[in-house]
This record gives sequence, C-alpha cells and structure tokens, in this order.
Amino acid sequence: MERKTVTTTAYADQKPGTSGLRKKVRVFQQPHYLENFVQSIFDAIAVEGETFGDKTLVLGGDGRFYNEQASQTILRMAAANGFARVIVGRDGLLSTPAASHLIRKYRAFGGIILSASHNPGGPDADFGIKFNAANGGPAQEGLTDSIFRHSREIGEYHILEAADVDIHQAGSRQLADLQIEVVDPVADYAALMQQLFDFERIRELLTAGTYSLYFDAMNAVTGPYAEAILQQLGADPGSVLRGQPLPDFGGEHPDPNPAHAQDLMRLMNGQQAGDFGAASDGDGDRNMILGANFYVTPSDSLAVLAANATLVPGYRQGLAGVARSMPTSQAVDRVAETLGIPCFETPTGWKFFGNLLDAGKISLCGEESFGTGSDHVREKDGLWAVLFWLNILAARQEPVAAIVQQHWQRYGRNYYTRHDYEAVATDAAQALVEGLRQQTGSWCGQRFGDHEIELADDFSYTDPIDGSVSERQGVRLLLRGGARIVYRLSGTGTEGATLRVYVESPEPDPAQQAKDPQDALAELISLSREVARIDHFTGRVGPDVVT
Ligand code: VG1
Ligand code: CO
Repeated sequence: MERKTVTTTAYADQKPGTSGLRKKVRVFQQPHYLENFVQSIFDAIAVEGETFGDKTLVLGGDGRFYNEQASQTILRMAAANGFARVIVGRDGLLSTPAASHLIRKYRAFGGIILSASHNPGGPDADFGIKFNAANGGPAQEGLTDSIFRHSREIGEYHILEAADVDIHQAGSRQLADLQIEVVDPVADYAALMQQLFDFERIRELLTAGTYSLYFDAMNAVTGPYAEAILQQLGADPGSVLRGQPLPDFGGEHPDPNPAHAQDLMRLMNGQQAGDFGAASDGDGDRNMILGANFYVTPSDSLAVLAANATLVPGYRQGLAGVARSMPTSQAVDRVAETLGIPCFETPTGWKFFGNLLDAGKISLCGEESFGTGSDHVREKDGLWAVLFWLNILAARQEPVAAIVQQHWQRYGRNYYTRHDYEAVATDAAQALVEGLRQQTGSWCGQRFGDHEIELADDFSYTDPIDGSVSERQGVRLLLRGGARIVYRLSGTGTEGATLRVYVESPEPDPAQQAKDPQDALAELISLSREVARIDHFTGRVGPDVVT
C-alpha cells in the first residue's frame, strides 16, 4: 500500500449549495472530480500545525448509485491524509440524522455524508457530498466558502493505492494506519430514539386495537431504520412500504410529498384510510405526515410538535425556543408567543440552525420543505418526526385531523403553499430575482387590489451567536395583515434553476379554516405571478410542483 500524491487541475464548479455539493453522477465521475472536492474539504478543515493523527471521521450515505465507490475512494484518501479512524455505516449506509448522531456520540472531528437527498439516483441522475462538523451539523457558510476556495486552487491530492475495504460486515479493519470501524447504521440511532420517546405508550397505540400505520421509505435509506424501530414498536410488518434501499430508488424521486408517494396517498385516503401515514426522503432527514384523509403541511407539523412537546418524554421540561426558516409559515410563531419562548427566523438550510441549537437557544426547528428536527442531533430528522407524532397520538388518543384542526382553532390557521417552477433557464431565473431585488425599495406602501405591501426586502440574516451575516436569502413581500409572498432560487438542483414561490396568509376565524389552500390563497398566488412577471421570465403559465 503506497501513499500517493496525485497532481490535479481545479474544477471551477465545486461550490456547495443549500446542502453540500450536488451534481449529476457523470460530473462526479470525471477524473479527479470527487477526489478534488474531498481533498478541498480536508484542506479546509486542517488546523495549521496539527495533523489528523488523532481525529475520527464518520462516513456514510443514502445508498444511491456511486455511494459505495465514493466511500472506497474517501477511505483511501482519509488514510493518505493521516486520519486516525473512520466510522463507516455498513454497506456505506447512514441516514443523514444517524450520521449526525454518530459524529456527536463518538466525538468525531466531523463526517462526510454522501447524498443528494430527495433528488433521483442512478447513473444518469444525481449524487452529492457534504461535510458535517464536530457538532454533527452541516458545515456553516464560512467553512463551505473555504472548501470552495480550496477547490478552485487545488493542485494535488493524497490517496492510498490499495484494494477496496470490506464494508459489508460490521467490525474493525485496518487500511495502512487508518482504523476503519464498520458499524450497524441503525443501532445507535434506534437507541437514541428510545431515549426520547415513550416506546411503551406508542406500542400500546399500535397494538391495542386496529390502528393502521403506513410508512413509505421510498426505496431509500430509512427502510432499515423504519423496519427495525417500527417492529420494536409492534407495528405490522406490512407497515413499511418500499423498505429496501435501492441505488436508483426504484427509478423514482425519493421525495416525500403527495405527488411522489402515490401508493401511500391511496392507503391514507378513502373509506378504508389508514390512521397514520408518513414518508421520508432519500437520506432520511425529511418527513411527510398524513392522517386519515388528511395531509399535514410541514409548517403546521412543526407548530403542532411545538405545542404538544411536553407530552413527549424527551421534551417534558418544555422548549427553550423554536426556529423556522424564513419561507416556512408563521404557524410556529403563534405557538412560541403563547408559550412565551423565543422564535428565530433563519435562512433556508439546516446549517443556519446549528449555532442556535449548540447555544441552547432553541429545542425544536423546522422548514416548510418537509424538515423538522430538534437538539437531539444537528440535522433534520424524518423518523424522529414520525415518532414524535406517534407519541402525541398515543398520548392524546385523537385522530391526526382532529389534533390539527383543534390547533388551528386555538392558534389560527396559516394557509400556506409553495409553487415551484423547475428547470427554468438559469439566466431568466436570475433576471427575475434580480428584478425583484431592485424593486423592493419602491414597493413599500404600494397597493395591489385589496393588498398593501408593508415591507419588501431581500432577507438578510445576522446569526445571533457568532454575528455572521448571510445576505440575499430571498425576496419577501410582507402584506398588511400578516400575509406574505417569498421568492427564492433553489440551491439544491442540478439542472437549470428552480424558482420557489412561497405564499402564506393567516386565518384566525375557525369558520374559515376548512378551505383548500389553493382556493384560500388564489388571489395572492396570482399576485405573486403578476408582481414577479413569472410568465414573462419563465414562459410558464403555471408551476411544475405545488406543495
Ligand atoms: C431545499 C429546501 C431546504 C432544505 C434543502 C436541503 O433547498 O428548500 O429547505 O434545507 O433542500 O434538504 P433549496 O435550496 O432547493 O430550496 V435535503 O432533504 O435536500 O438535505
Ligand atoms: Co434530505
């Protein structure tokens, strides 16, 4: 086994987005592409005057195509860069929240997660890689910027010339001086869940009568996690749908929304509808929650979890505070007001919650994009949200719909929708957002029909812990009365640009809370198109995806 230093040329396009570097598999398969990025991570996290000789890394991914090959390359590079130890999930698998937990539990220096989350997998689809720091959370902007800088200047990388390591069985291996621990990807995570939730009570709920539960793992990484944990809770073995992780996710989008979980939607709707349904995404950090004939929006889910947190053992003492990403609905803000706890508004992406969680300022946080989590790890966590809901359902003994409707009556409902315009020409999408940015100043006080714009700006965030500033995080129009329209471009796509338009309007009157959000928000939706001239810039008459 020989340690080699390979001469390489920099790629210009290795800028991490909302959640790591995501590209087509073919892009990652270019000579030295993966190696350049991994070496740039190592160069960016290296501390001057120190080696990696006492440091542990965690490594795992969502099992998509190229996961295993990339894992082997990274192990060889970790060995050549002098790391002491790598903890790797068996078969190279770790859900994103489980990786976050392992980093924390074993006090690792950080972790490398191989995932493009809900993006499709396969040789013609997407791959991704991101670095999480010692707190278990996604690298913050300072670090991702530094990784990008290194990637533009890189001239060489280090790699061991060696055969593949067996990562298909748990146990210790040695690769030159590197110790490799292949671990069961589920065990530590399942133990953590058992500490947080009342497993006994959930087991009673699931086994006492005819309760029916369905969990759609979408042929992605949560299959083995859900099977182990739900089996422990006494759920019917048939409860887990698409539980086998596949490299191409069965050719589908592992994206837990009604459009991509059609079998689950069928099981959860109609006369014979199940009682509780859920789905998670490619890497296990997202969740969709369903009741019988009832869909819970992610923003409402966060608010309901916050309002009911003390029913769950891990949160019995109450919440220190909550946070949501800026485009997420303000439903959780109402709960925080009632509880008398702070509510923080951060830019999109989990990395912005890290400091607040580390500082103990918040206990729960979430995003409108099917992400909810807490201070138990530093990532959003799909199965955690499912267990949190089951714990609430077991404690309250009421159906999902009743719980959400009562929540609306008490706190008001925030009608909410997101419209995505996908694969738009990048130039046109940028011109649209740039145009909006330039107009924000002139909009304040302007009226559009019944709506008056109280404030228009491009969201900027100052981290309350380290004072770092993140600008240009989305154009928001705040209307008198609390409604909002937000525009931003996705930072996770691999083809063209995706424009996301978020529309929200509060409805305090219980008699008006049963509408379809698309109807309730119809006026604001057309206003959102008109103001941004979406048809002009995109040539689209309507969105590609509505959630
Ligand atoms: C999207 C979501 C964002 C989420 C991110 C990563 O980003 O909007 O809320 O944090 O995906 O989630 P964007 O930039 O495309 O809007 V995941 O499950 O892909 O790690
Ligand atoms: Co994800």
